[in-house]
Order: sequence, then C-alpha cells, then structure tokens
Amino acid sequence: MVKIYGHPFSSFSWKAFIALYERDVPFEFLMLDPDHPENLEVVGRLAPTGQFPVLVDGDRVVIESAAIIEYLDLHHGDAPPMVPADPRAAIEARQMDGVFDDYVMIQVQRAVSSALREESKRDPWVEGEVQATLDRSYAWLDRWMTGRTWAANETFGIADIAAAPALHYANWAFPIPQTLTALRDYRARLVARPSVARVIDEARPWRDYFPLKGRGTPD
Ligand SMILES: N[C@@H](CCC(=O)N[C@@H](CS)C(=O)NCC(=O)O)C(=O)O
Repeated sequence: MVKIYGHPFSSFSWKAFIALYERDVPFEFLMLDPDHPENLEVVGRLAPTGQFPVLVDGDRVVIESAAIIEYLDLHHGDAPPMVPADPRAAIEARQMDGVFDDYVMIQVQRAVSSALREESKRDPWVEGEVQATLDRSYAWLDRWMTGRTWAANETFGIADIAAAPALHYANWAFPIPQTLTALRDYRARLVARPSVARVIDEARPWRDYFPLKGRGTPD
C-alpha cells in the first residue's frame, strides 16, 4: 500500500490527500510531528530539506506534491487523471498548479513563517509584501475564473487540488475581497467538493496552531 508522510494541517499534504481521495486510493498515513520522531527521520533523509508530503510506494520515493499527484495518476486508482493525458491540455493544468502554489500558497507561508518566529525576529515587511502580492494574484485569478467552473480545462484536476489549500489558508489570513465574485464563487465550489471538505474536516483539530487566525473566517 502507498505510504504518505505528511500532516493533516499542512497545505501541501492536502494536495496529496485530495488526489488520493479523488482517485479512491487507500494509503497508509505517517504523521509528521514531534510524537513521531521516526517519521521525521525518514522524511529528513528522503526530502532535500525535510519538506513534505513524501510518498513511498515499495522502493519508489516521490517528493513534491505535484509529482505525487502525477505518480498517482499513472500507478494508482481508476478515476480520470488529475493531469490530463493530452499534453496540450496538461500545459494549462500544470500552469495553474504553479500559479496557486507560487503566487498564493507560498505567499501565505511567508507570512506564517514570520509570525511563528519570536517577536523580535519577525520580518516587519512581510505582511505588506504578501498582501500586495495576494492583491495582484486575487485580481488576476478573479479574471481567470470568470466564465470558468474549474481552474483548467473545465475539469476538476491538479490545478483545483492546488487551489483548494491555497485559497482556504489565504482567505483565512488575507480575506478575498467581496468584489471578486468569480474567485469567491470558485472557492465555494472547491469547499463543497467532497475530497476538499474531507481534508478541511481532518485539519480542524489543529486550527489553533495557525498563527494568522482571527482575521478572516475559515471554512
Ligand atoms: N514544493 C513542495 C512544498 C512542500 C512544503 O513546503 N511543505 C511544507 C508543509 S505544507 C513543509 O514541508 N514545511 C516544513 C519545511 O519546509 O521544513 C511541494 O509541492 O510538496
């Protein structure tokens, strides 16, 4: 059985979990937290900087959430692939996976990382920089989502998997403006998707750890 090292509150772990749930793939979950030092040791060895999720399938190791999703498409589950088989369509899917990771999720992570530091070591510029980047990303994504149901190729796939944690955590810490109705409606569609609702529910016990809570309303 496929093993996944990750954490229920981790945005990039969500990408692997959502793909597993969408494709109905059974898996063994290995928790990464201080109570499981043996799992931390494995991931510290397998991933360049100990980042997660990490997939282990027999003697095959796959790191990076997007690569894990593509690996599952090829080797596990019968559902339609999360990255389209047609390489032309796959370009848009990978493009939007990158947009949500780089211009939404990683931006939120920058603010989270700073907020987790002791007060004297926080970055005084990061909040403003992240807000400015997200303002641009949100506006661009609102235009992109106008007239679309899903983020790429009008089919639920890797782009929407990346969008789900990115927009969940971003909207919590840096709420999406009310005027951006196409983006807000898209986020509501994502949250209603059973695989996404499931990861949101599984992460609830850790909500107090989010250092930017108390701004927007989480799903
Ligand atoms: N590009 C990676 C990003 C993974 C990532 O940043 N994971 C976070 C958890 S959400 C992490 O490992 N944080 C701890 C660390 O970087 O040491 C992916 O897509 O899997």
